[in-house]
Amino acid sequence: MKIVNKLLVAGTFALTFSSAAFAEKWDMPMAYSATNFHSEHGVMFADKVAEYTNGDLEITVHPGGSLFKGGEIKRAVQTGQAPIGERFMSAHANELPILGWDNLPFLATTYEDNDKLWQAAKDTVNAALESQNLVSLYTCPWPGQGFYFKKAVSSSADTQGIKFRSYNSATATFAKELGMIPVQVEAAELSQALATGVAEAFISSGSTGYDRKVWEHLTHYYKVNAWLPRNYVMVNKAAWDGLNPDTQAALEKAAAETSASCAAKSAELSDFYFEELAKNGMTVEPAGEEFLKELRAIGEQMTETWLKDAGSEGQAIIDAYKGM
Ligand code: PCA
Repeated sequence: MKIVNKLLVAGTFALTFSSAAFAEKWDMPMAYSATNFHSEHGVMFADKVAEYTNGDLEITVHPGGSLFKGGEIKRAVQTGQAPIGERFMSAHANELPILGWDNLPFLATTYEDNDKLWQAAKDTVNAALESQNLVSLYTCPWPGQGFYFKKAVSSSADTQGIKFRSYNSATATFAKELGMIPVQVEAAELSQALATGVAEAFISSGSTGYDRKVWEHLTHYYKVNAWLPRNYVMVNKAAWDGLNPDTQAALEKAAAETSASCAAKSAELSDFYFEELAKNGMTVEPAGEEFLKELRAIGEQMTETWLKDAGSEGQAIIDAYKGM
């Protein structure tokens, strides 16, 4: 009996040992600060994956563009240089217009509506990503987008000639329509761009202003809540197909839980960020009527342009959303 027990113990040890020895290890590049809620949820996701796969898949998160810069992450995952990664979805709308679904001004401006819009867009977006060798695992919204300036702004008369940091082609268009000069800069390099004068204004959530301590350079934040853009976590298709079905199911479970937690955190933090900006000396207020009117008019043009680029699939998303 004793010998049998010993054999069982030895067998169990051998199994545990072999599964740990052959644990698959994935590096996961992420674009935003380590302390940002998106990155913290990336770590939560990795922890859940380790738990649900009993350690068979170990994911190491590399935030802040430290492994690949934000703008390089999607390509790195597509080509298999990284098996998994996270990026801002609408940053890729120039190559795949459908990814601009969450960048349509004033269409879905609450978390609830943003979620409905995602439900309407999800299948089309995921199919488009799959055609690019990517399996989308989960998405998470940023808080609503508004404008940062270093002076009071009440209309486009005040924005002429300002150097404006954009984060995708749609925001570059927005800037041009307001008479500004767009320059694309990663969030990770934003503080430096503001410090050196490469940029002197930008559009973003309170979250990125807080992460980058932009009160050191700027004075005004205008709440617009123009849209709630999303980050997404994607896996290289071949890496995904190489996982056994149990591991895939574990990743999907971890992804669903992380996604729900991340969206709730985003909503919970949105006012906190504004309070912090104000505490650090910034004027934080809703955009004035005149400015807002101009932004709405530009927003309509942007939506028209997107519909031209995204075609009937884009229109179908908007129609499905409006019918919900
Ligand atoms: N922060 C990111 C994207 C949207 C947001 O709120 C940024 O400014 O790059």
